[in-house]
Amino acid sequence: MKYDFASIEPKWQKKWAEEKTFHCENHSDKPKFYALVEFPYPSGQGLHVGHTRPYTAMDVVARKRRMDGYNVLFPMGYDAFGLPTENYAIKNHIHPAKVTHDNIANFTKQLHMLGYSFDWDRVINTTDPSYYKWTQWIFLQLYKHGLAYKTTMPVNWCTSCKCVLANEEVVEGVCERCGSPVIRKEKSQWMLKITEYAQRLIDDLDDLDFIERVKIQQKNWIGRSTGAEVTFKATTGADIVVYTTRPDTLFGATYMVLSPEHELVKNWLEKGILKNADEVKAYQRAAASKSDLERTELNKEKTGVCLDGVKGVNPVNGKEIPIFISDYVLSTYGTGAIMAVPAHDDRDWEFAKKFGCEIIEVVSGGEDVQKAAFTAKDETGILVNSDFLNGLTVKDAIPVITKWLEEKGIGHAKVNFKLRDWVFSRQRYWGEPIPMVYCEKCGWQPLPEDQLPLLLPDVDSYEPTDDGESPLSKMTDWVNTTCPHCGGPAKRETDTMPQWAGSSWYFLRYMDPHNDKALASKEALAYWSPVDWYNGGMEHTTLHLLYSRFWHKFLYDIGVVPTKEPYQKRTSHGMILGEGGEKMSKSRGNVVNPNDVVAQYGADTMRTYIMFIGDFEKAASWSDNAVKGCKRFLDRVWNLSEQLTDGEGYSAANESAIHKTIKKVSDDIEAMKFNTAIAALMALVNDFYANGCSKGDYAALLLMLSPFAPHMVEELWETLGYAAQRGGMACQQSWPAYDESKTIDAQVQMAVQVCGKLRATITVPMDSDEATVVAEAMKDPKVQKFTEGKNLVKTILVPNKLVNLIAK
Ligand code: ANZ
Ligand code: ZN
Repeated sequence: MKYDFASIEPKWQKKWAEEKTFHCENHSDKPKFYALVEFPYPSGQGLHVGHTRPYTAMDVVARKRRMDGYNVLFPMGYDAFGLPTENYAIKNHIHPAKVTHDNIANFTKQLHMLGYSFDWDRVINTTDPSYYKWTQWIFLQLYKHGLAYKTTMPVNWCTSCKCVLANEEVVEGVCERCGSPVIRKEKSQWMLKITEYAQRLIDDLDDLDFIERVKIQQKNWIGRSTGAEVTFKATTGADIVVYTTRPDTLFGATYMVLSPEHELVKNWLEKGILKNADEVKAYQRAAASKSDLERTELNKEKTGVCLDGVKGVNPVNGKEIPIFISDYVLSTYGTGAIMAVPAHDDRDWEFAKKFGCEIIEVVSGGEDVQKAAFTAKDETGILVNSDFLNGLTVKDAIPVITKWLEEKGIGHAKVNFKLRDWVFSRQRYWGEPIPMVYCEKCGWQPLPEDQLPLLLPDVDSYEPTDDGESPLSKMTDWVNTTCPHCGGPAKRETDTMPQWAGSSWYFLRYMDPHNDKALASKEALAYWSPVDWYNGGMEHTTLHLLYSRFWHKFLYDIGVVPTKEPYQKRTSHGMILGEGGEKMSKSRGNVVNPNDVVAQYGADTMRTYIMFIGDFEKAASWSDNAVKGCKRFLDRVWNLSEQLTDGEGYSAANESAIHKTIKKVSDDIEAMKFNTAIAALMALVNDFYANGCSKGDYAALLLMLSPFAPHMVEELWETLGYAAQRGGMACQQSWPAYDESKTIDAQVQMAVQVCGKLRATITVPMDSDEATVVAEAMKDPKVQKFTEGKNLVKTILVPNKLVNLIAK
């Protein structure tokens, strides 16, 4: 019998689809398990090998959990709104809806080709009006609860996409998607108040089983910091409120810095207070075009302008100090103004060195502050040059000065977050229309819910306009409408939602994908929530993963969902690199197409290889040779079927190895150590070739291999008669059980000699190697007595019998 994967694989895929083998119901006597992978963006390139790693991994987990007796929800869908499709549509003059439809068809074919056990009855598509109706509905709820608002603010603007970007979409000053420079632009935008949830988004991580680096990245991104707001007076009489995490260093504040956009600067310019107004204005203009990242880059040369005509007064000692504007102070953080303490803050120190500001040490660190600022982070540093704080540690000084400020009415403790509200408008066509209407008389009005979905109209051209208006703004028929409040003439919002909207709640829709009364029924939500295990890319940690936690918390607050958090467990995979360890890219010509691999070696080899490629959480390089190695492994499994011996049970020679392997593969799959699970299966196959293999032995192997190479296993399972005998496909069997006692190696007693004289006996696992035996022997007090103060120069091992330690 030949291993003819090309005919076997489509055969089983067809059977699974026709019999709906992996369909699950929203009720069961079994415990539920919801396994989730990030749904793909259906791009024109089709499924990438990068997708196959997380998808195969969770497919293995889902298949095993079914065999463990769970009712498993493992769904798939398409996150299809967004720029790549729109840009493709513009270039090729094909409607984005058509592009999306064709790409989805291609992705679906590929996902079937790989044998994934998705419940195909639950497929969703974020661009389907029956789906985005609920995305719009959630937006309306956010609006009604004061969490969506429109405001004019400087936003990140991609010069090439001609579109606003969220902070999360700007990577190192350029557009995450196209790599073009990002500038600041004043625009009116819909915003979502994710900041209202900042504290809860941090606190609730504690109860979740997320890998540590995800928790850390989210916490850093939310960026909670504790400190104080302190009011300085300006010599004009105005109040300047600063935010500092180090109120203990107030006596060392020798100048102040305002962000170039600060209201007071505008105010002083208007009043003609500043003698160097031209210089100030020129600096403001230069700063406006830079992104926050460029402005705060640490090793960037500090720039700024000293305001001529006004000074600040340090409230602790009444000293008049200069006020600068500089772009290293951001208008969007804290109060947009700082007290500068050059002795203890690196940025302030660099600035002070350049502009000749006074540097006063206030925390003794034993270093020369004239040479370098030392950030006195150490809580045990001692305050100096600070009047009533002198002699206190930093830790003790902070509450003392905070209380002093509170008593004087010039300051108070303050918590700040780096997290900013989420810019929720895009001036593009291919997105969910924002269901809002503007009336000159009534202002912004939400569309009544019974008018949802607000359909995205057909347009002739999708090009964004140069002034940054959405293509929808040219569709006057669509734009002009009536005010839902007064019935007078009104205009629709023409911005659309960002790509992250649809994915912020998609995992809920899978629970009840065809519901037209609610985003999902209460019963379905109660049954499946939360997602038990969600695997996805690290690149989504501060985007999708954070956004969807925010939406979910909001839906929980308004009583729509039953749990505070959407996902109980989050894991993440490493990237697949090209052969040679470089990123796969068209320009390098090292892109691997899963279609080619499947055509040449079969989906089971592709699946086994992508699980065997290396530690799941680490990046791994593609290797054609290793693919061939995995194919050979499957061939060996296949060929073994022709030399099975009778016997339904495990044969004595293999029994221990089988129990050990079941334990190892079971534990490894749960720990996502797929590579070592496969290595254990390979070792077992070697044992079977060496010892002979009974029908019972082989069945255990097939069941363990079935999550990895499901097509081949089903074919063997059927043709060898197991299906008839045991009732049903391999994927419907129970996961093999192991007997713990049979996984433990037999123990032997060994004699320990020191220089040829018997000194002790020890118990070690059978067949222990020399290092293990010597280590065990050296733990024995009697052996220690005779080897003390000597060097072990030689050891002689008689396996399972004796070890002789030669010590001199
Ligand atoms: C005085 C001081 C002394 C500071 C010292 C630090 C060290 P995190 O921890 O990130 O919250 N800061 C405040 N607002 C700022 C803004 N809008 N743009 C740039 N920097 C700003 O940082 C808070 C610290 O960053 C604040 O504490 C302030 O400098 C600065 F030894 O005040 B500190
Ligand atoms: Zn009105």
